[in-house]
Amino acid sequence: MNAKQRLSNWIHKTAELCQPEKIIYWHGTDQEYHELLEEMVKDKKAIRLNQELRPGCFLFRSDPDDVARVENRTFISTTLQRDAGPTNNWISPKVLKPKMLKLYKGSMKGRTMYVIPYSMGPIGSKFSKIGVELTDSPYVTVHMHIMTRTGDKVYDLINQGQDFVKCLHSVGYPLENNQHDVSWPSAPIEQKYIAHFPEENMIWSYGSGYGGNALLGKKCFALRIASYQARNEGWLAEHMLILKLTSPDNKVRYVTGAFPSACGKTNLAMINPSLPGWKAETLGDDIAWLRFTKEGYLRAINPENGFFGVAPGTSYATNPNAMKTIQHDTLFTNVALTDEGDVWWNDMTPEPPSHLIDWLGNDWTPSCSEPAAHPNSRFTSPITNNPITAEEFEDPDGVPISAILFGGRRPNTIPLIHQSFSFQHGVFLGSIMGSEITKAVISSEYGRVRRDPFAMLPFIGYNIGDYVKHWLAIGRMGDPEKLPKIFYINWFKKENGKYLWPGFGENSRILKWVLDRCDNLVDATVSPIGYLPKMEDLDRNSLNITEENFNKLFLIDKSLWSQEIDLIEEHYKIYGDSLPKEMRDELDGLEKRLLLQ
Ligand code: GTP
Ligand code: SPV
Ligand code: MN
Repeated sequence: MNAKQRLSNWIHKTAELCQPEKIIYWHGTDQEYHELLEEMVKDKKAIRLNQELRPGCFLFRSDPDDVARVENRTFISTTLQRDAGPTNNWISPKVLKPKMLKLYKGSMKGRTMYVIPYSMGPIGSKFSKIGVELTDSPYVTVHMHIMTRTGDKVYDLINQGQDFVKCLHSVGYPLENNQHDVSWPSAPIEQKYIAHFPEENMIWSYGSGYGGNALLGKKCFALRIASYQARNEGWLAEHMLILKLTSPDNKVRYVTGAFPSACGKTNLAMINPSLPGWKAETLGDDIAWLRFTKEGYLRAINPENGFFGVAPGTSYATNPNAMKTIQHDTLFTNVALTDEGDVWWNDMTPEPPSHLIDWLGNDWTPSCSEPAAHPNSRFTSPITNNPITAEEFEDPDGVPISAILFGGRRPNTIPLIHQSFSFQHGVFLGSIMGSEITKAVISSEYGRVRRDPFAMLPFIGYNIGDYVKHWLAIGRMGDPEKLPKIFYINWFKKENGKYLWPGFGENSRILKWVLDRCDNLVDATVSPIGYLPKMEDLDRNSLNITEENFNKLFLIDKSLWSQEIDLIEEHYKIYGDSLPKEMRDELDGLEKRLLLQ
């Protein structure tokens, strides 16, 4: 059977199973997009914002129980449990499929099934891969239209025989006998399943309409399925931003950064550098696919076509480029609505408006104790809205990466920046990353520091031990001179509950040091944990921070590091036999260096 027949068979089989009222094939035009949004406004599933203040913008409010990714309902369903590994929820396909088929039976009754062909990456690039999402959610459809390259060009590729990832999504709320619909249909938590079948290039998602649970091109395909493919095919699919930097002497460099959910990727990807003469441009804010070229450089593309960004905290003071991006043609979810028909969230303006409608649809005044916008409320904008999107964004060959930054939210222990001694030591730094759990995921443990290796803990589509081995193999595949240098950053060190580092545009000072290190322009101090900057090499001109606090950002507290080693040991225990020996050696080395200090 060729790809075209496979697609049509699968659509018909799914329609028989889910029993939608009708099927709509998405061609990827703006006309379809606008018509569907109109329909959603009419059906009270979307609110048109004030078109003078926010042209082309709409607001959606989700069900209060469907506000973020559900990691405990996310599954890697491989034949062998070993292949999913110790950090993924595993169910055998033999058990999971019948369970989910039961749920899917008639699940689209009274609804339209949209057929959305899409490409992750520029159409025709050797980096790119395609998928088709069948969904009964118009919300998902308009979002996929922004977040991926959808439409006829992808049908053409399938007609030419290109294989695709089969993505099935249902909100799990069938409408029986003309039953009235709700504004955000979804299923109870115990019926939610975000299931991946990497051996079959297939994703089944049921019961949630939100973000990474439902926009299947994003975390499900571009990270979980793609990381599985990447391991087999010798490349990397990572939870990384991609940033272009031009120095005052016009030298261009590209860096990537892997930070966990809601830990600063979008903000760094859109940075407005405070250092004079530096220019930053965005290539991607969430996902990078990296491959070696014949010349031996690791090159990256952003497989996405839009931003699904965290709204709270976004302001002209912190991220002016995001504010310009969301000025028009943007979809908002779970933010607050102003009396003028505009949007608002915490810290968008120094003072909150005196009255709002909060994300739940209730009146809100500054005296209310709960935030007006949900902490994981989001904006969805086309990448072309961003005034600083780099022209290379469409380059089918991607961009060569000079440096990789790892990082997370750590109130203590981890300094503002340090550099790995080697690529292998850099892989070690990736493997020991920790971060506070944020509201990007539904959890009962917000704020607890958990290990989140490579910011990929919830996104690795296979065994974590094999994943770390794959990173080591990538290191061996590359010419050491041409491999990216690896750094570990922490913008979030705190004292008395307050951030010590101003962050945002000031992070350019750290980026400058990163590039100076890549160009061998500056020496560094050798510390037990890695190379630290020499204080004189960090540009501190007009930086509003005391000498004392600045020094605190680089302190290495031995007792905290000794606790850190215990936590890493704990984490490594989970790997069992699959922990690569190199990581054990690196940990021993770190421990010894700390003892000798
Ligand atoms: P996902 O989309 O969930 O993957 O998140 P992300 O990694 O793109 O995080 P994002 O840039 O959206 O930032 C999340 C939150 O952290 C926002 O509220 C930001 O305002 C805040 N933030 C980002 N960068 C910084 C920084 O340098 N310093 C401080 N203090 N906060 C930051
Ligand atoms: C994340 O959680 O890392 C996100 C948001 O980028 S979601 O698309 O919901 O995964
Ligand atoms: Mn993310």
